[in-house]
Amino acid sequence: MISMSDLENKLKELRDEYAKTKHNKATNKHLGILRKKIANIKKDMVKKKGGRGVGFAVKKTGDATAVLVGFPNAGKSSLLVAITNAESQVAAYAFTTLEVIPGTMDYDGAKIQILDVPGLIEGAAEGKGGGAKVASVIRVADLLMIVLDANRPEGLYKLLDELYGLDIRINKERPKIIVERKDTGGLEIESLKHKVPVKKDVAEVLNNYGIYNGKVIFHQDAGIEEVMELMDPGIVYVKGLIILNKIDSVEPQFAQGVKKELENTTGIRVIPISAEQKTNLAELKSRIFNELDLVRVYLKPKDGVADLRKPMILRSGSTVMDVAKSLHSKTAKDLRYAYISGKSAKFTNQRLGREHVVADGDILTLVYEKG
Ligand SMILES: Nc1nc2c(ncn2[C@@H]2O[C@H](COP(=O)(O)OP(=O)(O)OP(=O)(O)O)[C@@H](O)[C@H]2O)c(=O)[nH]1
Ligand SMILES: [Mg+2]
Repeated sequence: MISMSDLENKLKELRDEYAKTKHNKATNKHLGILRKKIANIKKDMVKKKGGRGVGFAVKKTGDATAVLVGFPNAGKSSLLVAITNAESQVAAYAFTTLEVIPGTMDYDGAKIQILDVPGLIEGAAEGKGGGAKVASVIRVADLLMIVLDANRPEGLYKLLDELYGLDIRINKERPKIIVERKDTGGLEIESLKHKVPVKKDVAEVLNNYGIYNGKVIFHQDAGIEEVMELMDPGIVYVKGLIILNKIDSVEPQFAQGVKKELENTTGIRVIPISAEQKTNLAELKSRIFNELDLVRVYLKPKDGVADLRKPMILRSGSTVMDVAKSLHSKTAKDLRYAYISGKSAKFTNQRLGREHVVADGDILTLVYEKG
């Protein structure tokens, strides 16, 4: 039986060949065959183990989850110990951490779960050193924290390649293409004035996934690669931060230069810190919180005052109804409206309905049906 790492290797080969092949009329047929092979391998991988590879068992707790990734010895465990309640082993040799170690970071009333995972090595995308296992943790995280040793910042590019090969996309969104499946009538393309691939190629990719009828609506310019990415069930989109660690061991000017360069080349925000000296950790914590897009709201009893020490933590985009549900799932159905003061209200104690979206810092008085 063909093993997971055989599949990973084969996938890598096909992707390399695809990337190397020039796109023109003469190569179009060959590219089509490669796309089909890639799609088939992806399907096999998903079938095998309901995802990719065997995963670590991680229990998500708290209001959101972030994961620390990086090459061995970058200082991931040191950072976990510095910003959470966890005790993870720190040592001056590579591969100290071989399991997932969770910690909790308290931030303004929010509990952020932070996971320390084994270091990634080159070749992780082809299954070396438990790359697929680490990827399984990244798949459940809300934020990816890439930890770099400031003495070896150039390692970042290799790391990003490995993550890309593991089907992890950082600070990107799934292509804005919608496939409305139908039972008959063939495939139809709606381009909405965008630049889109030819229908034959789109049809070929969709056929690979068993779709022969329906409407494909493009809400952005796209090539056939975007259509492949859209259909690929294994790709994960996650927010990312780069943490430049050990800045105590390099010149401050060097660290500043590295930060600028990495930000310019990757578009990912870089935060220079020292886990050991505890430098700039307050800034890091606030960045983590901001990236997670959480909102804090406070409850005020009808004739009382709000307890500003006890926020409720919700995902950005949550509504008044979500607040009620998270407070008490059973009574939420009796919610009528809320009086809200804060950023989402036009004036103090504005009466707003169940579908109103709350903002960070809002104070709410929930009003229920009398029952
Ligand atoms: N100078 C300096 N050394 C650090 C800093 N953070 C960590 N180290 C050292 O770097 C070495 C590796 O640290 P760890 O936290 O174990 O690194 P890791 O990324 O968890 O390593 P693995 O678990 O092996 O992947 C240890 O000797 C730490 O003391 C820092 O901010 N400054
Ligand atoms: Mg470690």
